[in-house]
Amino acid sequence: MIFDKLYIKGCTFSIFGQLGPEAIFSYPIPDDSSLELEDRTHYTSRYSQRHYMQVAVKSISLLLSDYTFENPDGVKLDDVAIFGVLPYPDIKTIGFTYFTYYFSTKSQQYIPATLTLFVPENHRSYIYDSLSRLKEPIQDFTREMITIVNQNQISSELEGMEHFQKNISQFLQFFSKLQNIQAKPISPITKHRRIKIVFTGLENTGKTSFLLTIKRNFSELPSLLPTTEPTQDTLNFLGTTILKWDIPGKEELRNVIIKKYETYIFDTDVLYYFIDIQNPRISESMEFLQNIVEVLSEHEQKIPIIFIITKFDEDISQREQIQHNLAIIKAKIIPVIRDHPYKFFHTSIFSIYSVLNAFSYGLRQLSPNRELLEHLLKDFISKNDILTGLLMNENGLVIASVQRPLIVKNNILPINQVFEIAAPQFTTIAHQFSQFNPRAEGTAIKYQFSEEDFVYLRKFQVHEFTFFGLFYSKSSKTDKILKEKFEKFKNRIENLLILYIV
Ligand SMILES: Nc1nc2c(ncn2[C@@H]2O[C@H](COP(=O)(O)OP(=O)(O)OP(=O)(O)O)[C@@H](O)[C@H]2O)c(=O)[nH]1
Ligand SMILES: [Mg+2]
Repeated sequence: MIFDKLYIKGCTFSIFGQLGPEAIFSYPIPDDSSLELEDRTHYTSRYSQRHYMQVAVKSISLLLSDYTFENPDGVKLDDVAIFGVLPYPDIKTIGFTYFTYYFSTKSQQYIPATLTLFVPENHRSYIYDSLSRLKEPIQDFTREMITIVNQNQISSELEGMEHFQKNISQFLQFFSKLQNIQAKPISPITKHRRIKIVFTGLENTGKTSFLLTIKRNFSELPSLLPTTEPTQDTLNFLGTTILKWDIPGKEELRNVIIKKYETYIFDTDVLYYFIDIQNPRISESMEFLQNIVEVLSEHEQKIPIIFIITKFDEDISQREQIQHNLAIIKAKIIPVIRDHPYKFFHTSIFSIYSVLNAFSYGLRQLSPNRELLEHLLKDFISKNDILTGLLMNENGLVIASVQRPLIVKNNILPINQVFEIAAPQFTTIAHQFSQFNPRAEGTAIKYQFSEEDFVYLRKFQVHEFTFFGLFYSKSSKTDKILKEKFEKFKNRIENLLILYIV
């Protein structure tokens, strides 16, 4: 049987049907199904009808925003194509789900649809490893299922059953595609993922300063010396251990990272490359970068590269020379990095947000749930007349950040300013919250910055992890809204946060 070899043990296609979320087509067929086929190899005892139903309910309900399939900010439902990961602890399974909508020719409206692959918890790292390669076959297969549903006017599980026998070959074809992907793993499938991040670039570009800023070890900044050897440090991020490698850039050390590839670059999930905007030393830096990209390519490691343009201090950021350097850096870098995903950030250790945001961006790239979280956060803020929403962990790392399209052009603070204004309060916040009357649990702390600018901070807990929601609005009444609505929103996103990094 195909599942003997596959990490994926099942698949279900669900829609919002006549009676709510329904699992229309599922494979393998559960033993307790009323569908009777002669060939019993298509059946399983691993999952029951109820499990498929549970997956349909849990996944489809994330796409239902109060049952109006509309988004006030004009997001086209046709364009929704989001992947996410949800936990199903009672069957020790992780569901890797594709979320989309389709126009139902039967009911003449947009209907949420999901396709979920079932992966046993102990093979969870398989999802992450294969994430990018799984996306296309999943989307294609979902499209096939949607066509069948539309052609046959199917809107319930029962109606689906009549057509299922004809679809079995499509399911089997789909699984054999997945089998081919699995046959070529990128990294070993392990039980617990450990994230590895590398920070490198020429010497004196501010790598160690950046890392100290993330840790808020500001007092060490003034006495900082050049780093003399690659140094590692760990960070616990939502239960996942993140290994950070600070690789110094002194000329004689640059070869080390290339030569000792196995130690430093192998298995890296994200690479941060540093360039000093005030002294970019472009040709030297490009040479070093080129060597790194080369070894990555040799080992087929197509990891995201995040460029940290440092010392972009506010007082000099607008200077002509700085802008000129920036343009040259970008023009030179882009051809060097071939097809690695990349992103540029400007940072200054005098803006904590710039550092935290750049660092968290890289971590967000590792989350299969980032897009779905941002989709839901956007839905929440736009329904509640909030302009900006950030979800952070207790260290201020940004897990999701969304901004409404600016309807009113003027007088709206950009996201970094909102954060920068609120940041100094962060140190006192933990204290303020701990002094909180337990009955006040669930209220938001309000900061007013001008007659009509308000920032709200709402602490919340998911399992053992503490999070903060930071919201910016033009209304003094948002705290009341948060009090009424935030809990429900939190319940919706809870599972996505638990599996933020699989
Ligand atoms: N103005 C300004 N100076 C910075 C900034 N970041 C770092 N620096 C300064 O740049 C110098 C070098 O910083 P480091 O963090 O030691 O640089 P590094 O990349 O770790 O250097 P190596 O360890 O030799 O590879 C220090 O004097 C820092 O104070 C910044 O954002 N703005
Ligand atoms: Mg250093």
